[in-house]
Amino acid sequence: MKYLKQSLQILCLLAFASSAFAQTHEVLMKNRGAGGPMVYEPDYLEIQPGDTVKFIRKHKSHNAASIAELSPAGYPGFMGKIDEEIEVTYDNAGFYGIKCTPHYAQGMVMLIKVGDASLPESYRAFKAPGIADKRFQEIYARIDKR
Ligand SMILES: [Cu+2]
Repeated sequence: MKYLKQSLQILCLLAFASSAFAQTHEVLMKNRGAGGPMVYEPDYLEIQPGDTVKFIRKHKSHNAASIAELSPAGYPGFMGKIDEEIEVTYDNAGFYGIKCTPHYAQGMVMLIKVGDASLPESYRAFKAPGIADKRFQEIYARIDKR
């Protein structure tokens, strides 16, 4: 009985430890920010596998959705509803592009790096619509400077 109690205590400690390490990162969906109109803030995140990104509705009429061309092979993707404060957990290393569906061409995009990964050449070659392409190139330039 004593051993059972100890085992339970250890299990509880382990459960606490793993949840303490997995973080939730908040990203604001905004009509205007430091980077101009229609932005996610921040527009670039480096997180660890198991971490969650929560998209906060700072202003109305935005969503968060994955970009198929800017996702690792085999990633099923997701699409939040308009005004939904969706939470997305990333378990696998890689780079993940995010777009606001109605404001994609207006440049409302961001990039998430999960774990240890290098930016695939196919991402650089991909032409996102409108201002989104310019914003992604700016993000890639920042990554290159690190
Ligand atoms: Cu938007």
